[in-house]
Amino acid sequence: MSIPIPSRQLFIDGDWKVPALNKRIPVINPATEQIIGDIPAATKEDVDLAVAAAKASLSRNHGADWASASGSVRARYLRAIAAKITEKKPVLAKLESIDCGKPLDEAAWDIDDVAGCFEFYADLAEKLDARQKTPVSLPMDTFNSYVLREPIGVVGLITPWNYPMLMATWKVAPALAAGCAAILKPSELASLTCLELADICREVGLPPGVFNILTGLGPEAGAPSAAHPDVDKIAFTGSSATGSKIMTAAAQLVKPVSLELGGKSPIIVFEDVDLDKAAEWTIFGCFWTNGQICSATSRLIVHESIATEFLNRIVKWIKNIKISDPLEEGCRLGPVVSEGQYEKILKFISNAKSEGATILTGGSRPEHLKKGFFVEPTVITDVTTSMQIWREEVFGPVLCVKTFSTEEEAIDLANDTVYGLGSAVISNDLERCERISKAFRAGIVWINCSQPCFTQAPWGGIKRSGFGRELGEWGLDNYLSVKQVTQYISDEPW
Ligand code: TXE
Repeated sequence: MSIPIPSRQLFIDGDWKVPALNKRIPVINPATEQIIGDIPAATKEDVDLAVAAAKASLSRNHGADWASASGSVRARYLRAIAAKITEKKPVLAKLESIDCGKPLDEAAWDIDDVAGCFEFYADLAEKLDARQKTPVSLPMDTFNSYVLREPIGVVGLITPWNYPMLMATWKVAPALAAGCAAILKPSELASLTCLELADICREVGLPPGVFNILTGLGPEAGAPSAAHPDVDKIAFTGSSATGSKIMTAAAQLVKPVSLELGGKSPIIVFEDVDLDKAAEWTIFGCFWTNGQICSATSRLIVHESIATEFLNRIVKWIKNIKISDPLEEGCRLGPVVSEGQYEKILKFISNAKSEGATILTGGSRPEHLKKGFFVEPTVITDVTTSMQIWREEVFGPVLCVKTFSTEEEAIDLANDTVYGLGSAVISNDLERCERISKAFRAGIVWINCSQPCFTQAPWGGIKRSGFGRELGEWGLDNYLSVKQVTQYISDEPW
């Protein structure tokens, strides 16, 4: 199934623009290793242009005046964007699939979520009109005080490749709903659908400068936004190492940041569970999207009394997962995103072996696939807490396993990480689940499941998984600043 790859430029001030240095980056289909197109590579000069355009779109002297438009005006644009996304879903899903290796039907679900997210924030933009001026109750009647919620301004949005269009939307939709002007820097490994989002914004007539897209390499196209004095906030999803660099650059200008970073999330399975159901969630929690999910529950902590039987079922299940070109009917696992990620994952597995762990299943490229960055779903046992595989984020289809005997031991193992994004517990004892929910040091807890994610519910982590919350009303608040206005209303002199 071939699909034409649109040749796009940078999107700045409502129009396509050739990058200042006229550089382009090849796009590689991870299933075939073939170059299927290219994307423009922005550098500092382009960032400066985009920032100036974004700033102008917010200025009160500028015709567009996005920041002071009412929420309901902005909502109309967001709904128009959502409708176009739905109309173009078949093409967008295919582009996503060949760009990042996601099975086609999963890519289509992502596109549904993208449209849903724009609609959700359209609703919140309308509600924002009512929240715009909120009275504050004061202990004296000589003063009147109220709160204005205002857009933060120009925001730099830097996003990863695992959910290319969806991760961008988690930031773009609330930023636009709040009245900010956005500069999106998607991952150089998967930018195709984000470039189509720019085309959609052009088609619906979004005022120029409100949404700009600068594809390119992180240090060249992303870092200048973080260091730019006219970018008022940076929202980032990606690795903890890059998040730390962005925070350092932003700190020089005391610029707010929100960071959604890596994870090494635990899933605790107690002895009282239905083994098949628990195995299904464990597999889904770790291998969905090839484990390339920041919240993947990649550390299985299973009660010692059921460990052998539970792992037998997991291995049996894994053997039935269809691994193939993501466009193939019935594909459940495609390739990982790039050669770099492929090498990195195999290195994690070989390090685990040399540290003394056992590869229970998987561990290499599937035999039937000679080309493409495919990795078998892998389960690793005989793991100790000092091993790299237990401590570091793999971001691939690799589950590592430890057993426990008491609830306290399970909690200690779960919290034995520098990260704190997701966490899951599977047990029929709901009181125990609630107790453990409180004990988990993480931003998200799943009980008797792993990974479900809803546009309405807050998403984000603690510790080295970052801070700030996306989605829901918390996602909108990320792009609003709160202004106190207090008026002296008495006739008496003060
Ligand atoms: O991430 P980066 P990479 C983790 C995962 C993965 C590892 C490396 O463990 O194996 O990170 O992936 C931009 N200034 N996650 O290299 O570098 C970059 O261009 C500004 C977890 O892709 O963090 C891209 O747009 N921007 C994660 C974005 O940052 C910079 C999702 C993310 O890239 C930059 C992805 C710089 N100096 C990877 N350097 C999650 N939390 O979901 C890079 N970028």
